[in-house]
Formats: sequence, structure tokens, C-alpha cells
Amino acid sequence: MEKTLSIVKPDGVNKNLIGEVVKRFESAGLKVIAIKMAHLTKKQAEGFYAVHKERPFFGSLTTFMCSGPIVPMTLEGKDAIRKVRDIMGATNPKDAKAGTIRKDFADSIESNIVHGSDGTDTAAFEIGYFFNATEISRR
Ligand code: IDP
Ligand code: MG
Repeated sequence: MEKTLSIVKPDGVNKNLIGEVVKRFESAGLKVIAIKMAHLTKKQAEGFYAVHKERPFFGSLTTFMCSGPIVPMTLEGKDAIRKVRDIMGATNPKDAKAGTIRKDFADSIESNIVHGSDGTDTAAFEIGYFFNATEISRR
């Protein structure tokens, strides 16, 4: 069993896609084991995306990520990290495969509806960024 972090980004919340995103993950057999709504400060968005701080889009990305509420969630399942990334589609919606969330709903490479961790180390950091032990289901 593997855990990963996904986020419905401000554009996804604004477009009423919280349920659609959760439905696609659940339909793929992933379990939502933690979920909440949050609204990041600029500093908190910068902390979350610290790995991208040298990238030219860092300022714009972190402004976008604190522009409205978001819905972070922890998902659990076999190959959860890869499954979430497959369901999301490529970063740029123009390159995303048909039937992926980003192909179906994203407006641009920045406003692309959804986040998903890219590896086990980043997943552990990102889950801990939003959820403490009491906020995650132990079933
Ligand atoms: P990912 O979300 O598909 O893993 P990353 O390369 O990790 O993509 O980039 C993080 C986020 O930064 C993207 O989801 C997107 O919102 C934004 N982003 C990535 N590349 C660009 C770009 O070239 N211009 C503007 N925003 C970008
Ligand atoms: Mg990434």
C-alpha cells in the first residue's frame, strides 16, 4: 500500500470540481484517508513548492495557489502515486491524454486543476505539510 497527496487547486474548487476529482480517484480504487479545505498564505504556498523555487514560474505559481481555497487529500492504494498522476494527466493540458482530469478541465499549464505527488519522498513531505496523525484515517 502506498500513500500520496493530491490537491484540488483554486481553479478546480472555483469550477466546482471537488466531487469530480474525488470520484475519479475513488473509481480507480484509491481510498481517501484524509481530506480538508485550506486557504494558503503566500509563505505557505512557497513552502509547499520549495523544490520549484528556482523555476521562472515560482512566483506566479505560488500566487495562484494562494488565490483561493484548495482541497488537499491523502489517498491510499496500490501504486497510488503513479495512479494519481495517470488520472491527472500531463502538466500541460495540451499534452494530456484524453480522459485525464487536466485534458478535460484545465485552462493552462499553470491553472491545471489538480496536484499529485511525484515520488515516495515528496509524498511523505507533502502529506505532512497538510495533515497530522490525528487527521489521517487508521481504519
Ligand atoms: P506537476 O504538477 O505535473 O507535477 P510540476 O513540474 O511539478 O508539474 O510543476 C508544478 C506546478 O507548477 C504545475 O502543476 C503547474 O501548476 C505549474 N507549472 C509547471 N510548469 C509551468 C510553466 O511552465 N509555467 C507556469 N506554471 C507551470
Ligand atoms: Mg510536480
